[in-house]
Amino acid sequence: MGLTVHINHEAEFCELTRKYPCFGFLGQARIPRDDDHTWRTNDRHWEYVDKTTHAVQMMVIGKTGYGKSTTLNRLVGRDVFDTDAVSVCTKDLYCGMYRIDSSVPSFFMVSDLPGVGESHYADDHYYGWYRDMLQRSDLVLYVLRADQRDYAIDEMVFSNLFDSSDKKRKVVIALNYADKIEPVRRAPGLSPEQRRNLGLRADEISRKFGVDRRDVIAYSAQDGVDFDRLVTHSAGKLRELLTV
Ligand SMILES: Nc1nc2c(ncn2[C@@H]2O[C@H](COP(=O)(O)OP(=O)(O)OP(=O)(O)O)[C@@H](O)[C@H]2O)c(=O)[nH]1
Ligand SMILES: [Mg+2]
Repeated sequence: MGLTVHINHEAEFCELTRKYPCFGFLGQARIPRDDDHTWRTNDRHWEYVDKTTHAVQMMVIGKTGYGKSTTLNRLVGRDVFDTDAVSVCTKDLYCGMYRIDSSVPSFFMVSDLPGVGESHYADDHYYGWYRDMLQRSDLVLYVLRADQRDYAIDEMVFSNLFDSSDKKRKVVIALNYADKIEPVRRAPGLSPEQRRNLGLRADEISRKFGVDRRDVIAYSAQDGVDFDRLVTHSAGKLRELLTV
């Protein structure tokens, strides 16, 4: 299908489940044997050369600078995905692979994609990738910023990519930058006022994007506030989607 996937991190599945037992169900999950879950792999780490592998995929998408790579680094527990405070950073497809079963072989794959909203040319180019990857994803974390007021571009991108209820049901809205919601403070954690404002922001986003309120989770990838909630909810949703 012409997609180049760079592998930034490879590990046995237990590395992930030690930290996040909520993903343990994947050990028994039946990965569909259709085209969307099948990859032709040249994987040096496991020496799978020109081999067919199967994968459940969780993809992280959203506008540039919203913290997609930071979110995945926190999940993996290491800085394997490049992040940048100023310039557009991710320009290709990068992923982390957790090997679930060596005999099949099968993987849980977490993918970091370039941000949308850089330029019209780049977006046209990336939209094609996004659609392909969306098709091949079981769960999508759509990253937004909690401290932002205008979601017009995000809404446009979202409605363009998720144009059917079938696509929308794969989505969890990951409302990052919770630490920057007003009233911002220097102390760690969130104040009750910040939590109240985050709740209101999540209500608004649920309405605007037409996503179930339970699937909008505020967190901070940078300092880890409510990150476990995002992971637990995402794993629960993935489990539901794979067993339907
Ligand atoms: N304060 C705060 N900063 C964050 C948070 N998440 C990410 N950042 C910072 O935002 C900047 C951009 O983060 P990235 O993870 O590179 O963003 P990205 O979405 O991957 O960007 P592209 O690869 O360009 O699409 C980095 O300097 C991060 O440290 C957060 O929750 N709070
Ligand atoms: Mg990035």
